[in-house]
Parts: sequence; C-alpha cells; structure tokens
Amino acid sequence: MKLSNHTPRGSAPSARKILVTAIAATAALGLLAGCAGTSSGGGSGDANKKISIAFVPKQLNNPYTDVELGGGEKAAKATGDTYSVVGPNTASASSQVSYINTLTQKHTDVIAIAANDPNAVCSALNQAKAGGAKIITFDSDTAKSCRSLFINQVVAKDVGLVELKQMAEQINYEGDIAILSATANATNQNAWIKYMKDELASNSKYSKIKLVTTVYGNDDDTTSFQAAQGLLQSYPNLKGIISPTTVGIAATARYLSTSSYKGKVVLTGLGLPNQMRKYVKDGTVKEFALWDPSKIGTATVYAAKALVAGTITGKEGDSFKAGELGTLKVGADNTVIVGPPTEFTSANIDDYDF
Ligand code: RAM
Repeated sequence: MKLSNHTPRGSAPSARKILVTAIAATAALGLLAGCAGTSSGGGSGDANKKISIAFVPKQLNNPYTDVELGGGEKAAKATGDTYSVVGPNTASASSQVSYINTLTQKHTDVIAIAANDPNAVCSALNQAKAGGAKIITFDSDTAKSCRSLFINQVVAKDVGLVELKQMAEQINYEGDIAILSATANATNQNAWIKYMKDELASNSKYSKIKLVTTVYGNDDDTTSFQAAQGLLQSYPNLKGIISPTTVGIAATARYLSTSSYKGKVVLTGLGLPNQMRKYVKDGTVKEFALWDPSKIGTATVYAAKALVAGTITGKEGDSFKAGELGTLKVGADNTVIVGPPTEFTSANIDDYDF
C-alpha cells in the first residue's frame, strides 16, 4: 500500500489475454483431471475451482487485522472465491477453538488462522483437516505439524534485529530496556523476542544494553496502556521500550506522549503508520518498523487456491502465482516470506497509508 506502484509499465496482460489463458487452462486441467473427482479440499487439479476460505485472525477489532484481512477480501473478490472472517474479540490461547469447530462443520475448503498459541488450536485444526479442509497459518504460526503452509510477513530474525537496532542507535548502545509484547503465548512475538534476546547475548556491540523485563498488554489497548505506565513506575531508569505489536506500541506512545517521559524514554517496535503518524510528528517516537499487512491477506488467498487445486502441497520449493505480488515461493519449514520490513521515520511516514 505504499503510494507507489512497483508493477513495471506495460507488463500487465490484457483482460482478453487473461480470459483466453484462463479458458485454455481450464480445458487442459479438465482433461488432466479426468475422473479424479472433486472432493472438498482434495486437490482436484482445477486451478479455477472456486473455493471457500475463512480467515480466523488472532482477534477482531484490531486495526492491523483489518488491514491484513482487507488484502484477503480484495484478493478473494478478484478471484471470485468465497471469503469470510470469524474470530474472537480477545487474543487468548484457546479463544479460536470454537470458531475452527464451526468452520469444520460447515466444510470450509480452507481455514487460514493467525494463531494465538502454537498448540492450543492444533487438535481443532487436525479435525478440520480430517474433514477435508486445508490449513494455512498467517501472521502467527502454529506448530508445524498442524498446518500445510505458513504465510509469514517477514523473516522472523530480521524483525527482531531491526527493532533492536532502532533502539540501540537511539540510546547510544547503553542502558536498561524493556519489551512490552502482545500475549505471552503469541508465536510471532515470541519468535521475534527470541531473536532480540539471542542478539543481546551474542553481539558485543549490545553488551551494555540490559533487557530488564518483558511484560504483556495482551493486544488490548487499555491493558497495554497500563502495562506501559507500570513499566515506568517499576523501572524509573528505563531508557527505552520495544513493543513488537501494533496495539502495544500505539498504546505506549499514547501514554508517553502526555507524560514527563516524552522525548526521554525511547519507544520502538512494530506499528501501523496511520496509528503512529501523530506520535512521530509530536516527537514521542522517532523510528519504528512494519510491513504492509494487506499483502499477507493477499498471499494467503492465492496460496489457499493453489493448495485446493493441488498445484502445491506446501513443500519447500513449491511456488504459486499471487496476483499483484507476483510468484511466491515456499521456503524452509513450509513457510512463504512475503517481504522485507520497512522502517518508518518522519522522513517517509507520509508516503504510507495503512
Ligand atoms: C499486532 C498483532 C499481530 C502482529 C502485529 C505486528 O497487531 O500482535 O499479530 O503481527 O501486531
């Protein structure tokens, strides 16, 4: 959603060409499929088969989730597939289970889930799979055995390293810092935090930085705001807070912006440019990072279609066409990486609208 278009001029195929190609592909695949049958989710080989895909985000009513799912909805409209969203209002470990069970009963072709816990949803997902559904994780993974594919926004290590780098530069590589995360079980945040801790322990340029604590705002605005307040009460010498969650960083910025810590305590992490803009402009925050969440939704829809069609199984080396994102490749751990992180500062934040 950056306000520039990376599609090279003249590269878009004409509508007629697409139509002709689509008809030809359908005919060819129809011949290939023969009498193979078209059981739900079974991989009929028909790349044009319309599917039903249900997204189960970590929680509803999270602005980040809204952008992510917006990409999925747009892609499903373009492909003519049936798109739906169901999910809990809180991001607690097992809050998604009942929604998965309902989707299983409805014989949804693909369940795409951003897991609140790597294991708590697995038995429900395995039942869905036994009923014929394909399982994709996006944003936040489950244990590998519970899904065919993980659509990951960015290489996890890169996320951890960029957040730490932005903090270190602003505190001159010295002092106490804390992490204000989402939920204690979140697979994505825990992976990023692990890489931050590894780097703090192993990279000598960070030897004077001490991570004093990690606290959790549960991706709830009020809880995160209070957690930020509590951190500064408990650690008055804190130099900085890293918040690897869009909910956490926005709530912490709001707290800092009207407190005596504004401009003194450094805040970095992962934020939506539209939520963070005012805190960058008023000097509360200098730098933060993210990616375009809508691309995750887009990639998930095209991966879902390829899985149902049987053109991919999710193994390393598989690739599939993902509309405006071009061709995406499945890498190690059955994971697709959508793109690199973007760093936002006052110099570029107005170029982004999400
Ligand atoms: C929050 C959620 C989401 C995460 C972003 C960065 O919105 O925890 O899972 O990817 O932050």
